[in-house]
Amino acid sequence: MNNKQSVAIIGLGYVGLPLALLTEQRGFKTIGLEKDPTKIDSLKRGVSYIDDVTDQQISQSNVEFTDDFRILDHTDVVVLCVPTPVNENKIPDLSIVEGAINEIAKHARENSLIIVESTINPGVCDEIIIPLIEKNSGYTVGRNIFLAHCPERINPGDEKWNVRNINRVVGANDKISLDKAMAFYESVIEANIKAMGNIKEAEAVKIVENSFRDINIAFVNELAMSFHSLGINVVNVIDGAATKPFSFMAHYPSIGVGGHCIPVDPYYMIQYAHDHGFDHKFLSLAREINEGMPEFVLDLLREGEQKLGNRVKRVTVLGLSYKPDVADLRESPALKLIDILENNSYSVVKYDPYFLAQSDKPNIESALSNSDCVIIATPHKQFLDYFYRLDFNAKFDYKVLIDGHNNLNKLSSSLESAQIIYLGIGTK
Ligand code: SAJ
Repeated sequence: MNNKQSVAIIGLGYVGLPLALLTEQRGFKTIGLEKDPTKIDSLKRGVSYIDDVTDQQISQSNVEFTDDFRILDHTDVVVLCVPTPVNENKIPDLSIVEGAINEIAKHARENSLIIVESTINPGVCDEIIIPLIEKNSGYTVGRNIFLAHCPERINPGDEKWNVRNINRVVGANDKISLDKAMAFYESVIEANIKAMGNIKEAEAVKIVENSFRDINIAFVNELAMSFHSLGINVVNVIDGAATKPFSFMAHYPSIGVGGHCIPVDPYYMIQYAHDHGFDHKFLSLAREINEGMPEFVLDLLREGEQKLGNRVKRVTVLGLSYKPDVADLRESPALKLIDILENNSYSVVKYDPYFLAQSDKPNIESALSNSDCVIIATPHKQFLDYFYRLDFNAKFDYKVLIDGHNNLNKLSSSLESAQIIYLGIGTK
């Protein structure tokens, strides 16, 4: 693809912003299109709001930032990178994608290429996006406007894998769209680009790769609950199984599965298949097991009370974010756990250094004081460093510690020597 062509990246979040900077580095005239004025203002001031993007990368780039879709009638390639959440009933919410597609179709130039990177389930392009494009543009997909799907694979906070070096898949329903999209990614990405048989296959790839992770986490979560009652340390067993150099991929139990991808994407597949007469019993059961892990933590707390011979009144929950060392609350199991504890009349003290505004205390020491129990819901490095530096001869207010990701398993005997009941997720 001729690098002097122009590209518009729509949606400048953790997916779109790195891609916009990369296409510009690759010599394309690049426009970053974002509807949030605070983000546009921040970008124009050279200030990043994405952890994986530095201010310098923005200020040194020549990406043009705008919120005006009319710019699309000068662009050859339009890449859509907007969120696709689920609503409270876990039904896919495509409203953001549909709104953006309508705007794109109104302004897109004839013979331009539209690429959807947002995570969508199979059927969304064929049944929703293509009809919207044709209705609002008057063009015909595959003839005088072109469409492909290339599911995003950005992993926030990952220091190794990024937009430049992650392998991708591309799917389209016609050869011109596919060839155009393949040429685009081959001139931007340094990794392998695999052409799928059609657009539905490309949609299915992302859902399948994230559902694969969800079912594997559900597998070890179920093992953790079973092994807890059998007195078997599930993490040791997983690490033992992982010595097999082939056909085993270690996953680890925790208080639940959060984030914008793993707990969401399977619901897209479940809903679409259900609408077409097939019920994904296995995917649904995996979701049920993972969604049920905060309740298992409540069971552990009750077990701690039994061992203590006393009611726990006040619980400190360390961590709100869905995964360590990032500031992201989306679908966080820590929030579900807090609701469950409060609904069971426990007084809860919350502390997360990445969310001080939502925390009840300014630091870990004050968060722990006067609590009967501490639950490590998110294994931020700051928390692990604190506990690994503990003086176990000191006096502790809390008498029960629930280790939500089994990070303190090595301290269990030291904790018990300090008269603290240690409970992990399937490790004790
Ligand atoms: N989790 C477990 N046990 C595990 C792994 C994760 O309980 O063994 C939990 C985490 O605590 C978290 C949730 O699952 O609450 C999701 O964790 P994640 O490591 O999968 O992180 P995400 O949500 O950032 O997932 C992203 C995804 N990337 C994309 O969709 C492009 C996912 O496909 C990647 O597999 C994942 O990063 C990754 O491998 O890090």
